[in-house]
This record gives sequence, C-alpha cells and structure tokens, in this order.
Amino acid sequence: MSIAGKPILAGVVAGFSLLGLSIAQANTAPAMTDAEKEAAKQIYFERCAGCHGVLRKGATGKNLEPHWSKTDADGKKTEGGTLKLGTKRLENIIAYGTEGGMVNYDDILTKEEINLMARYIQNTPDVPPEFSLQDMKDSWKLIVPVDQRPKKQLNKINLKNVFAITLRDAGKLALVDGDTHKIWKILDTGYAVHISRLSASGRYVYTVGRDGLTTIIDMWYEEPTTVATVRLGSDARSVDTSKFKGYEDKYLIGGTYWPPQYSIMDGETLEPIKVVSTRGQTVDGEYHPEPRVASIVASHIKPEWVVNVKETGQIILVDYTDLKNLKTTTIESAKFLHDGGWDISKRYFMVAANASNKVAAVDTKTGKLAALVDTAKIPHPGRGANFIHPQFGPVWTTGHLGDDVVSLISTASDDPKFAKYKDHNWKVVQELKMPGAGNLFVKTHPKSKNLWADAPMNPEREVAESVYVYDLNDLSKAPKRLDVAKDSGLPESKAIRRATHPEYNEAGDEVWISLWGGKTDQSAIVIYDDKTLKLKKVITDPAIVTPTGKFNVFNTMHDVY
Ligand code: DHE
Repeated sequence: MSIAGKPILAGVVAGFSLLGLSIAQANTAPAMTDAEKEAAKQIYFERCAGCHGVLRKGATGKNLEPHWSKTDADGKKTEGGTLKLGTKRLENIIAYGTEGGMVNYDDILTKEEINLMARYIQNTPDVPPEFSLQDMKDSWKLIVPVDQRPKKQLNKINLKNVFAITLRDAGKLALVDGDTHKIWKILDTGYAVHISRLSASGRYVYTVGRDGLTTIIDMWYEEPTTVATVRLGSDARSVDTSKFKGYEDKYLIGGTYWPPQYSIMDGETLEPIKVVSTRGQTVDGEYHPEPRVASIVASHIKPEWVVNVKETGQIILVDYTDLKNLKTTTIESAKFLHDGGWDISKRYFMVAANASNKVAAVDTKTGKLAALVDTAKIPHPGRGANFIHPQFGPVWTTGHLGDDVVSLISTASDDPKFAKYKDHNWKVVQELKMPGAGNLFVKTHPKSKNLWADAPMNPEREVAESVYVYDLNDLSKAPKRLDVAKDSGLPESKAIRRATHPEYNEAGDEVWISLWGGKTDQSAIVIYDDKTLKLKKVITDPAIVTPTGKFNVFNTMHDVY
C-alpha cells in the first residue's frame, strides 16, 4: 500500500524507475485469449474501474489507455500509455502500488492475475454497452405492489435506531437493531453495496450495488422485505430520495459510473421514469465521454437534488417538481468531484474535488457556488462532520486520503449570533494532526463532544486498525487512539483489518466502527460508548463478512453528522 506523504516500499518504488529504463518498450499489446480477456474484464470492473474509469481515461487513478497524448495550456505536448510502460513495470505497479496513491494488490490478486491485468491494460479498453430507460424498465422487478404492503408497522423494532450495514464482498446488507445490538435480518443486494439511504418517512431503505442493482427494503413487515429492484446501469455508487415537504418518498434518484448518467425512479416502486446523460464539457473546456456521477444529496429546503459529476467538475441542481420539463442548474467547480455532505445549516453542500485538493461549497439557496476552498491533499469527507468551534463558530470537517490532517472549514451562517465569524468563512481555520494519511471518514453528533476519524488506507497496520477521537472541548490535545482490532477480541489475522466508517446511534451516545477484514477472515462491528470511549459491545457473526459503510436510520434521514 502506498499513500502520498508516507515512505512506503521506497526501495521497491525506486526499483520501478530503474526497471522502467531497462525494459524494451513494446508497440503492440500482448496477446490474450478470449477467456483471459473475460477474466481480466471482471477484475478490472471489481478492482480498477472505480479510480481509473471504464474508458481508462483516469480520475483519482492515472490514465490507463495503451497510448495517450495531451497538450497543456502552454502548448507543451506529453505522451504516455501502458504500452510504453510494458508488462514487467505494470506488474510491479499493480503488485506494490506507487507513491502517487495506487494501492498494492499483491495481497488481493494472485501473481497470475497481476500478470493478466498488466497485459489486459495494454489492450484497447472494452466499451461496455449503454443502458437506456427501456433497459432499466426491462430490469425492473416490482416484487410487492404498494397496495399489498403493510398499512402499518408490523414489528416492534425501534426503526429509527436500525443500522443498515454494507457487507461488501458478500453482496448483502445487514439490518441491525441499534437498541439490542442484534442482527435483525441479512438481505441479498447488488454486488458490493456502496451506500444505503433512507426514505424521508424512514420506512424504506434504499441500497445501490457497484453493479447498479438498486433495492428498496420495506421495514414495516415483521422482517425487513425487499419489495422492488431495478438496475441503473453496470457500475453505480449513489442514490437519494426526494425529501422536500410534499415529495416525501415520491422519487428516488440514482447515479451511475457507467453509463455516465442519472436516473429518476418512483420512490415506492422503483419504476423508471427518466434517464439523463452527464456527458459533456469539463470545467477546463474539454469534452469528456465518461463523466461519472459521484455523490448525490437531497435538499431539505428545496425540491432539488445536488448531483456531483466527477470528471467534468460540474455540480447539477436537479429540480424534481416537473420531470417532463426538467429544470437543472449547472454550477462549475473543480475536478474530480467525489463525496460530501451538508454544512450545519443544511444550506451549503460541501463536496470534495479530490484531485484539485479543494472542497466546493454550493449555496443551494441561491443555486450558486459559494466558494472553492483550498485544502490539504486529497480531501475525503464521507459526509463530513459539523460542530461549533469555540474560536471559529460553525465548521465542517473533512479528513484526507493523501495527508496526515483533518481540516476544519468555517461555514457561513444566516444566524446573527455567528456573524462575528464571517471573515473566517470558506477557509481552513484549523488542521488537526493525524498519525498518518489514509483517512476516509470523520463523524460527530450534535449531542457529542467528540470528533471521530478513521485511517483505514494507512499502510501501517497499527494505524489502519485504529480510530482516533478528538476532544471538541480542547482541540489542542492529541487524539485518543482506540485499537479497534485489539478491542474486537478477534484472533490476529495476516491481512490488515481496517477500522472504518464511525457512525453514531440515534441518541448520539454510541459510535459503531466496522472492522473490515478479508473475505475469509472474521470481521466485526465494534461499538464504543461515546462519553467514556470504553468498549460497549462487539457484534461478530460468521455472516458479518467485510462490513464497511453503516447507516443509522435516524441520522441518515435527517443528515445528522
Ligand atoms: Fe466509496 C461513498 C465512490 C471506494 C466506502 N464512495 C462514496 C460516494 C462515492 C464513492 C461517489 C458518495 C456517494 C453519495 O454520497 O451519494 N468509493 C467510490 C469510488 O469510486 C471508490 C474510490 C472506488 C470504487 O471502486 O468504488 C470507492 N468506498 C470505497 C471503498 O473501498 C470503501 C472504503 C469500502 C466499500 O464498501 O467499497 C468505500 N464510500 C464508502 C462509504 C460511503 C462511500 C461507506 C458512504 C459514506 C457516508 O457516510 O455517506
């Protein structure tokens, strides 16, 4: 594993360049059998497309086309490509990673698979088929029509404190009762579900798999039941519902990586209604054929969704009051847009433009960009964390994949009591030191005095298996390290078990952490008391396979973070 800013496998990485000089550069791609190509295509989709793109034009990851050339603003032409790098060098990069942030795959892929991938990416990219509204309609399965569903809640579970937990490599979702800490039900979903979001009423859970399979689960039955599914495309990451008054549970929107588009569906049945392409111009004025839809969020103050388009750096506000005559506002920001969340007032949406080391703040009241904030390297907020800083007023927080800090950004407020902080708005007002780079998620809660940060992508086992807790009453203090792997009581494993995605319960007094082991390792959900930071409970079960994201119903419904 290698993360910018950390001296990882330096000898190996230095070896790459020496090796690179001595390798004869091939002009033609290595031959592959049809069976090899099929196997490589699947691995590419599961492991590589997220960062490098289906067309391999690069985003978070580098361009992986066999040959590319570009001319910068000064007219300087540069050329490169996987053919120039050759099989040996590509094998080394895939196996050991790079200092630029490419992770190592030597503990995930076999030597043969690494060789396969090194050869595959020297061949011309396969272009997957498009996916039309008609394709969506053909994939749609209404398992239980609305009039045959329960008319009232048939179970006694406190639905607001249920956690929807992604079991990544199992292709399943666990619903866990937050009051009793007992697994309520494990349901089949799409492959490697990315996120779950809640309907405005809190009755339905929506999930989307990387394979684009979207599922609606009804929690009013005695046991949670999947009532409809639909496919959005072949590669997807985001969904959200319509949350504005009068539109509760009416619509669902989903964003796809492939094809690059967003789709609008009926919120209770998932019946496809509309598909809109995001292909177009980047903020730099170039045409992009694969601008993928990253985060999507529903506004609470307008009948709108905020749709963040990764490669173009354009943020689209989609007004859902009249789907036949769809009104959208396109806001220029920076590349490549990824994840984000609301500020404390829920007027500004804060989204990471990770390759630009910036966070864009969108003013959803005026429909304009409020600011582009410079930050440390590769901000990765998840949805971020909001609190009132004693010196700087309201701040929104992001961690960084590429730097060893957590950044606090001052956000604007309509509340006159915060007017005195105006000069700080849209600036990083404080950076909290982390033990290294590789953070993915931060979290706090209005009732808490703690800020939690993980570091699952850090190459050091000790760091990746722990979480760090800052005391909001005294941010000058170093964070407290909680060794989640050790606290889980599980036997040591060869692979790193990454501690990730802190999530509060409804009351804001417990924090749940996923201990994300390998597919065949025992994983766990480790729960801490937020006040004492003492271990409260370990949920472990053979069914808890590779847990990653966790979404508390109440906090997700109301965007509490
Ligand atoms: Fe995520 C959110 C994309 C890898 C766990 N991830 C998101 C969002 C996007 C995204 C666009 C925002 C969705 C939204 O809010 O609507 N993630 C990607 C990738 O492209 C990437 C880098 C590579 C890939 O192939 O998918 C990627 N993500 C990962 C992981 O490896 C993680 C750690 C484990 C996993 O389950 O795959 C992971 N991503 C998450 C989680 C969220 C997320 C838990 C939701 C955070 C939240 O609190 O809302």
